[in-house]
Amino acid sequence: MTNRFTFDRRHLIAGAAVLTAAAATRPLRAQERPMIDAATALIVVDVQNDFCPGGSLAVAKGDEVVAVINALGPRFSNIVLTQDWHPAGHSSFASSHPGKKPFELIQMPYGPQVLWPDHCIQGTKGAEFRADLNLPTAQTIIRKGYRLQIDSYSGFIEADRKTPTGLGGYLKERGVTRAVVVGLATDFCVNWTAQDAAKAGLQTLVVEEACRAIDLNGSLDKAWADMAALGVKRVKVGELPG
Ligand code: VGL
Ligand code: ZN
Repeated sequence: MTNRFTFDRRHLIAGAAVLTAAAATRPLRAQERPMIDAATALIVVDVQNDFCPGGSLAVAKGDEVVAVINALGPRFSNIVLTQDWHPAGHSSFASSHPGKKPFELIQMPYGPQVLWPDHCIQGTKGAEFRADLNLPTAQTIIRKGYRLQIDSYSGFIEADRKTPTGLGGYLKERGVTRAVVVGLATDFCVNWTAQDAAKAGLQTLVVEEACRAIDLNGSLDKAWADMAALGVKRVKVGELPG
């Protein structure tokens, strides 16, 4: 006699076959792709309100990275977010240099510095992560650019090229050997973070669709070239390992 249990099982098996057939006829959604190994960290750079449309240093279509990154999140067991986190009156702000305008270049003791509109001021709405960024399993937030006189595009080492944020040591202690870098902006903070990841000895990938650029005087082309010179791989979501 067929008991209810047997019937349910058959029903489930038939259901699974239908699902499998459906999955075979369309591209896999990111969430359905396999987990990426624990030695790989997803580094999500500066997905903050001020870098998205409506923000004070808006990157064109910056908000479009959110859905791509949300879909990647579940595939990583190590996720680090960086957060641009400036005090009011920060030395990277044009408003801190009388007579200077945003996007002009000045010399700082540590080298040339682009001047920016005031952005990502500690504790403000603009400095908050996008409310739709959904990475509940992320374990670490690295804030940067909080020293009044030193900017930090990189999540690893500040613009004086000497002061570490601690991210390199953190990843090393946790056995991370590969970094997947995404976020804003491709040619500034993603670029510097990816370069420093490669210099720290991590195999480094930047996911094209998960980044958007500022592109100031050819900075985007230069960024890709400089990253490539250090062995950083430019990939599409579909080319990720796993
Ligand atoms: C950034 C300019 C100034 C970035 C941060 O996240 O790319 N760009 N501060
Ligand atoms: Zn900044």
